[in-house]
Amino acid sequence: KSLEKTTVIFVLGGPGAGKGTQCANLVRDFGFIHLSAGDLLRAEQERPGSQYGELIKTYIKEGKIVPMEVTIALLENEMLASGQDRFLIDGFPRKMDQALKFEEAVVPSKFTLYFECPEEVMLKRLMKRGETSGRADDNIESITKRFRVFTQTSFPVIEHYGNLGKVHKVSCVDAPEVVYANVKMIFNELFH
Ligand code: UP5
Ligand code: MG
Repeated sequence: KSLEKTTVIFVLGGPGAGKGTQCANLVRDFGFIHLSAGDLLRAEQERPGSQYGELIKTYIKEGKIVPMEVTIALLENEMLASGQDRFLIDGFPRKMDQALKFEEAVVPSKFTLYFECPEEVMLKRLMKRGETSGRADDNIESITKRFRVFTQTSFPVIEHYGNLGKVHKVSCVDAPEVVYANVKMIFNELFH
């Protein structure tokens, strides 16, 4: 099975912008498969016998980007195993070399959906979620590191696709349903 006719949309934005929340809406209304790179890494970390468990744990706590060989393999496996052909790739690529490698080795992206959100809004959301999420990186130390990595390393990926005219930007500041109304407009136009 190959991924030749596959549609891939990168869903990017800062930590806590609302990528996962909005992807769930798109799955419901447009029949995409949602693959969160972070969720796949957390699952791999928990998998008994994984040779990457310790490495992933350390990287996530430090807000650092896991080596792309690991993440790309997880994504590609899920894509092939699903037998589907429309994917939202959430939280990946986070680094320029990952973007180039994925598009060369797996499949080119159709466009990037970028959720724009100020840090103070994301901080509030993540601290609140941290009260119950159990996520090892929902604490002020890890969040500060995640913000720095996003600005320095991940945002250039969005700029790159912006320069190619391949970014749809949506503000993520308002309530989830307001944000989604704007997302839905973009997708209705493209996928009716
Ligand atoms: N919420 C959402 N939308 C809201 C709204 N409009 N108004 C008010 N509240 C809103 O939302 C976050 C919280 O905000 C939730 O409580 C939600 O209810 C609320 P969510 O939808 O979860 O936001 P999301 O953008 O998905 O936030 P997440 O924390 O998942 O983003 P990150 O990008 O930080 O996390 P991810 O899981 O992608 O990555 C975690 C780590 O994994 C990385 O730091 C890195 O170490 C590693 N990683 C890699 O190394 N490589 C990868 O390719 C991917 C991850
Ligand atoms: Mg998420």
